Amino acid sequence: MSMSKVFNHQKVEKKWQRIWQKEKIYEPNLKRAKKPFYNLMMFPYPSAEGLHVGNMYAFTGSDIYGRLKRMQGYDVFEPIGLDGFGIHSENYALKIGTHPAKQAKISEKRFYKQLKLIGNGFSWNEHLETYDPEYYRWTQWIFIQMFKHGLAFRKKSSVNWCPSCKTVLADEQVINGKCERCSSKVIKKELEQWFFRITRYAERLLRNLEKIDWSEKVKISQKNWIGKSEGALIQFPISTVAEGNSPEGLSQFPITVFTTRPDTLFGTTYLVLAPEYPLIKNLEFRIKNLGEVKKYISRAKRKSEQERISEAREKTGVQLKGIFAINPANKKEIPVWVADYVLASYGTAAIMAVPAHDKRDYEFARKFNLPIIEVIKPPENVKENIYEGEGIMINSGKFNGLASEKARWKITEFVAGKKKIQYRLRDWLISRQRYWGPPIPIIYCKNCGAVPVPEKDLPVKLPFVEDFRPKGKGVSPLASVKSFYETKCPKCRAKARRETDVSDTFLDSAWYYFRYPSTRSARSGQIPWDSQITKRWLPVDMYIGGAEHAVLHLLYSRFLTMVFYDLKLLHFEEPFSKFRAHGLLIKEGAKMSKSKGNILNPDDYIKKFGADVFRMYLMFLAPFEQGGDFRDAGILGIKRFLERVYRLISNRDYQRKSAYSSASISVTKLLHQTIKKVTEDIENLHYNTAISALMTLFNELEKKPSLEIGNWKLVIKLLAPFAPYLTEELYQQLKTQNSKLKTFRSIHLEPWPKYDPKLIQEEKFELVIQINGKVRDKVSVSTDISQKEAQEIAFSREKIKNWLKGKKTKKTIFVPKRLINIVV
Ligand code: ANZ
Ligand code: ZN
Repeated sequence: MSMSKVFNHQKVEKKWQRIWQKEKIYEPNLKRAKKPFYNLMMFPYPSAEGLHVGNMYAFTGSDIYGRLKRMQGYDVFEPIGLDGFGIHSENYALKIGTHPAKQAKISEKRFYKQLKLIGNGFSWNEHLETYDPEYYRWTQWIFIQMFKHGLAFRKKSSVNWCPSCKTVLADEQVINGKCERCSSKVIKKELEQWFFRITRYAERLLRNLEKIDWSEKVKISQKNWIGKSEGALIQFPISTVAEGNSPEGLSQFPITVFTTRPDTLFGTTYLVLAPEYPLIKNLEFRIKNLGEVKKYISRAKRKSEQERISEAREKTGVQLKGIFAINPANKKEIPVWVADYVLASYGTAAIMAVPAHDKRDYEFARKFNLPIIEVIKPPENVKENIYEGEGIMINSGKFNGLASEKARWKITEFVAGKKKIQYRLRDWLISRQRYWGPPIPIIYCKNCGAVPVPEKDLPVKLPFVEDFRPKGKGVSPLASVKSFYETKCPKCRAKARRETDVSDTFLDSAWYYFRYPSTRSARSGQIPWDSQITKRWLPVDMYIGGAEHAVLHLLYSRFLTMVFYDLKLLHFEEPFSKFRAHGLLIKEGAKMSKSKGNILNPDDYIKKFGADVFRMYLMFLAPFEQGGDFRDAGILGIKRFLERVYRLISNRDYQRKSAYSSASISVTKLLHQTIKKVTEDIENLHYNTAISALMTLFNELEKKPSLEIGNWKLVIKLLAPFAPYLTEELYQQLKTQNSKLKTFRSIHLEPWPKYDPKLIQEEKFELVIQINGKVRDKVSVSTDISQKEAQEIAFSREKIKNWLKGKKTKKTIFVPKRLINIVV
């Protein structure tokens, strides 16, 4: 007699954690694996508050997929580590008043401890932390390679500045005009900074999107961010009529605009320059209202781009009085304005304004009373105030009557314009005026200029600095550490100075997945990864992470991979063959996040209900890619379900024949249908429906708990990716009852169930449809169809509808597997 067993999750979890680690079931052989599968979850950067339930949601979803693959026979590598360098960790240290170096150790310990509880199949042997000098020596090495190949450069420009984080930011880190980290309003400053030349890769970054299997919404955001436009560069001479023939005349400074609609050239009634437009200086001596202009420019320059192009804001601007340009199409003089809706960083920082066909220009022209000339006739029945589409040319001299698409390039040619492809993507601003990051490995020498630190001298260690707070002076706190910045030039040995800025966190995280499989083998290598291992394991097979990184981490990673490919350090151009964005966990109507203050700690839930219950609860909420609404209420339902599963299986006495006598056909069929459904659902990340299919199966099994032992094993295996502890426990119980073998083999390495296609075929029969006992139609339907379903099918048939016209149905008679008779 077996006693009714109770599942003690705390004990069972500890036991299997220990055994799994000892047996290395989540440690594939990195050098020799036959069927490598790299299953990766986006690099986490938790602060010391640690892992919250929203993070766990994402991790669990990634792990379930990995567990399926492992059971399908792949050598799954699922590494974990910590993106602990950078502003997010440093801001946290500032907030709680500790030193980031000290805090990093605390956070690391806490985070890893939490991660060991959630039941993921992590390969712990390869963990890495971005603040480890063994790691960041390679981040610095990468900077040097970029520098040596002309892909890292310094330039002075108007850059994003976060007044609260006291550092510059990349364009990608400015979200709706605000700092990605602290949500402060970002302003613009003129500063000299380090950039990575990502723009050189714009076309490839765009083109390759077609080759990768990624969430569509992420591909679309990358495409929009890269923003390819086809257009033309057109020159507008400055009018010299009032100027006389002075040799330094204004005619030397034509204004070149970038336009995607050269067909509208005859409708250009004025030009607009960005406040930063470089040639305004050359025009100064002719500008009659220079004071006003300068005032406008200095105010505009500080505004963030998002603010400047916001549609909600009223257009502002000032005319350059005394300056006129000539429209090359009709030689008319047109005024020149400066306005902040024209951006310095796009095209040529100057536009030809066509108020009849561009909304922004229209608003501007209305406000400042500028002429509006229509040059495109919309198709019939389009009645828009400002028509921006294609049409027939009017008011355009010899081009009248042409289709605008055709006129576009003819007019370009007519005014000797040049076709031009323009990208919205800008170079990646990489330097930060902060402490907690890898020092940029450059030395400035009076004689030799900017010299990279010799590779043998890496890492350039970040010194311990007591006062690490950002000062907001446009330099890093390292700039006040003499012992750090004083050095010698590696080339000429003269006294020299180190760069004191550090690099952006997003550089740390743009290459970590190359390092994981090589953490233990590439230590003394010449490059950051082991080539053989990299050939075997990369690119990443499945990458899961947040969609909010679409144009940050996901774009930077693709860029660096292409660079490494070009430098012959890698054999592929795309780092992540497949990427899926997980949904967000919502609580009380808001995304669960630290900034919203609505986070929950998974530890308490795991302690109380067990990791299996909590994992399954999270995955049951909604399709994984959609996200879910977190309410405590549902947890008990899952808890009861797993308790029932445990009771049903562990209480079976497998020595007794009746315990595994042959099952009824219907249960076996349902089992095989469930295998098919669960397999396909996991492949598609539809974890919630896989779980409901398992629930349906167990409901049936409870009613008729007779199943061969082999089939019981299949049932447990189906549940294994979701509830790794409980299923391991059940599986081992079942095995020891049935075999003398003492060797341990984890369920998580056992083969995934296969369904028998014959068993899942729906059986069909020919349903005879009668009206008043006369056969009127026949249709093939499934055997287990109900009367209601049969009725619906019968009434939907065209033939039957005709027969029934004008008649009233009295009743229907249904004979299962034979006929339905409609009595009228
Ligand atoms: C004349 C025109 C007429 C335009 C028309 C559009 C419609 P995309 O598609 O994003 O590439 N533009 C060019 N440089 C700009 C800058 N630095 N700041 C703000 N706007 C700029 O947009 C290209 C169009 O955006 C260009 O084509 C230009 O306006 C404007 F009926 O030129 B167009
Ligand atoms: Zn900030």
